[in-house]
Amino acid sequence: FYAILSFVFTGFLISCESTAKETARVPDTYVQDNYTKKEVTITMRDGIKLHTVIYAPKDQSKTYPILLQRTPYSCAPYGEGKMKTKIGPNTQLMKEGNIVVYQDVRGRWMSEGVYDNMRAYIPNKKPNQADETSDTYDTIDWLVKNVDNNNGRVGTWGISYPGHYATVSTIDAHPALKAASPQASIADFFFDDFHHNGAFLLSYFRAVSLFGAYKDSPTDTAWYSLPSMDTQDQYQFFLDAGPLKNLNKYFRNENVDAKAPQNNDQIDDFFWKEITEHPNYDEVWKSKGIIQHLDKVPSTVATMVVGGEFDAEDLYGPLETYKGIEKHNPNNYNTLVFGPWDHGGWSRSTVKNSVGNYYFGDSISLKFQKEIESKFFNHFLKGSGDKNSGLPEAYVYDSGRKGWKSYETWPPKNAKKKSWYLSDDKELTTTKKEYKGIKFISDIKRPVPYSEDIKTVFTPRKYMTDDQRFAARRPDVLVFETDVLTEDLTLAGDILAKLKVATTGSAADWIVKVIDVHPKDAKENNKDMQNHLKMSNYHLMVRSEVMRGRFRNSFEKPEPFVPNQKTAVNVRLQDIFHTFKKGHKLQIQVQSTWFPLIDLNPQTYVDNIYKADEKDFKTQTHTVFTDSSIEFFVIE
Ligand code: PG9
Repeated sequence: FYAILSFVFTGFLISCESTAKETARVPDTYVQDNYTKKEVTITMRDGIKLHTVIYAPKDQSKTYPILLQRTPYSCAPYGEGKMKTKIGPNTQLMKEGNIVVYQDVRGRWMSEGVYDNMRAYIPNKKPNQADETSDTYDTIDWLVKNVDNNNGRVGTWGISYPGHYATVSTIDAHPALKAASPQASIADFFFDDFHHNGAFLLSYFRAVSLFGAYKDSPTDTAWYSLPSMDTQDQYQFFLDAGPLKNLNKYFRNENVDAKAPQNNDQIDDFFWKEITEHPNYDEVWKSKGIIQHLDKVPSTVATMVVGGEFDAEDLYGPLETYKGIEKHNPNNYNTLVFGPWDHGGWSRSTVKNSVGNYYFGDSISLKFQKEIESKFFNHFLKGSGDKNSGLPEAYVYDSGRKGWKSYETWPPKNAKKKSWYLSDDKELTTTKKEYKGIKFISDIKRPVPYSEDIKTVFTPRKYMTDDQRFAARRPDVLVFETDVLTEDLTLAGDILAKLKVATTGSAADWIVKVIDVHPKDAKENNKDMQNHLKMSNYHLMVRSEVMRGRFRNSFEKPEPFVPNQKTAVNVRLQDIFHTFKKGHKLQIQVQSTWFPLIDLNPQTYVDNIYKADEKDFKTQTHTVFTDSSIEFFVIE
């Protein structure tokens, strides 16, 4: 079947120097009836040709803006080829009447060149020097000059990597770029996706092979080049695998140039080498980060950053991208949408919107697509393009009350900082209690699972709303909770856990989880629309984060703990907007393992955990002192 399909697909492909031929076949009934599809190659300033697919409305009686998405996931339309990519046409944006363009980024699928995972921005480029900003500039320049019936205005959008490329499009932007919507956008690989505060997302291990050997047709992918863990118990698989260096065998580490992959076959091996040889926040990771360049977003580009409150992959990215543009360009039109979604959930057409077991409401995504995303692009690409878009600065969903709120700033001006203390008898109190040290054994042979329901997919996307009562019952998870709330408590903004800890070892991770404990007679529905089942006493995880203790003072210069010495470790958790309703409880959990979401910390200090030996891994006794506190922003 695939042989026939790839023959048919190849028959359609026309890669030629900026000329194009219409092909009838497009993947979606609506799109097929109303759009034509063209395949072109566009030549970049350094001569590299990028494969580009153009969907243009058949009705050529009027002009349309161009919506551009640049992607590493193949711009082959949905359903053609093995790629289950959803990069196929975004029907809602097409129903609005736009010219929609997809492009394989440099080094991916049908484009020439060598891929570079989160290619670093090159400031002050020489005339024929290229990076992703210049590739975007050259692409937009070609499109506005060569695509029939375009109105000279361009927008960019995308989710995850495509979201990152949408952010990139705003830097040194082409004058025709008027609107960009980075969504679940990767901003910095040391805090997004593969690492959280320096801890390696072991559950992401499969994803390291995401951009495997280059294939010359978008029907193949190296996602499956690693042994399928989907048939194994992921917790046991990684526990049995032992130290991270035992995973090297899945990659070819020989003759992989440490500077850059020499060809697309080396991408996986090179990226694993970057991960394992650069355990600290050094130039390799810093150079890939995009936040540092957000001072180069011209005011001619309107931005709408979109993030999911339960996005397990890119939570840091959209929040820091919105805040970075706001900080450097206060006069830009820059807005935030932050809703009850997992990774990219807002782009789906499912009516019942849930994350994992937790149901939030009907048509939340569909309304976003029609009333927010389309309104944003219509205003800036077809309308007046002034700042009166009719959309709010911050459109944020209260995941506790299950409803949207509009704010003029994010975080809201009326959110005030308030501290709670972690006291000895499991209490979370606003008044300091008797000073004590609470001890627990951190057993590296029985680490705390990150979920009761560990799926064995390449990365867990649904765990962020999982029920945490299983963890609350473990001796190596410390629990602190308020009394049953007598009135609603709304938290809005980021969270800072200021832990005071000690360990018998010289290294430790610290995980903090914020949990909404539901009453026994909870009225909420679960994803199967049952309320009395499963939701009684549901411990809804609202936010969670890990801090690899060695980075407590610096991500660049890690430090060991002095055994048994009381030490301050601050854990910053990303923004929330959640009302803990009357009758619920606010609970904090503190633990030191979170497996296999993140890799095991040896709990004895080694320079590079990716090279640690079995003998380095030791069970230790940790202590949390009750002058530890947690700071929230509360809306009074
Ligand atoms: N940021 C997501 C991702 C990155 C790396 C590996 C796998 C996924 C994404 O692009 O979906």
